Amino acid sequence: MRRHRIQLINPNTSQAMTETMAHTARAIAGSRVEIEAVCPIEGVPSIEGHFDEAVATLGILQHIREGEDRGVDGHIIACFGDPGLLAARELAKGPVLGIAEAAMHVASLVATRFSIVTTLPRTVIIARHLLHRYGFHDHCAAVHAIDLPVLSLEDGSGMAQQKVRDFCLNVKHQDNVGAIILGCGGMADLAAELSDTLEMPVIDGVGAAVSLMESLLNLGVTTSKWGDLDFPRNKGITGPYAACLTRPSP
Ligand code: 5HY
Repeated sequence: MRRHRIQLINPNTSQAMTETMAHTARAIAGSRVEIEAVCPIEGVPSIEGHFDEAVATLGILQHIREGEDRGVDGHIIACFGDPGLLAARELAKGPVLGIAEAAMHVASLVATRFSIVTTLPRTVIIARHLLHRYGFHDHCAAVHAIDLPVLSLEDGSGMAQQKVRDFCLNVKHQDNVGAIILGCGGMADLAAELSDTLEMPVIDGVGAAVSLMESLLNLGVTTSKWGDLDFPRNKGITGPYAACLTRPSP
């Protein structure tokens, strides 16, 4: 049986973070899955707000286009803001998952309430908007920020990782929740260790998305092209986004 090919898109340009996420994804993926990890060459080194998400969207859609042309079976947008998710679903035939939506679904299956631990305070609102958009607002007790920039997770000091551990310990004893979601793709390698030490589900969106993607592919479920997620209408778009659309037939 053919292996499923999943493209893991880190929307920021941090190669180190891409490798961190790819390692976690490959550790979780089944034997029938090939993870193709990519990040844009141009764009934003880390995504820490609305402007960064807008800048990153072009690279995401370019990688979706390239992945579709290579024939990948599904795509994961590995940024906790799920930037460009619906636009990416319009471009893709197969499933497209965002790590925030995936993590929230998984957490809701093992706990009645969860909290989220993310990086900067200014991105807390992005997680809150997603909770409302996905219908998980009533499941989430709190969204906490360790108040360190995203790339502090890749500086090798271990300081950000220790703050994540400290926040998760506080969440366990103060938030009255059954699970914790790690609110940054760069935290992907912490979930297994924290689940063990805290003795409660600590869920990272990369692993959640890989597992959910495998389920969708095994079911043969693809992005619906009936309605608003149909391929974009061809209306002569010009500029850098034009190349993201289906290549005109020769
Ligand atoms: C992420 N930013 O997962 C988001 C989340 C965050 O560059 N990768 C990023 O921490 O705001």
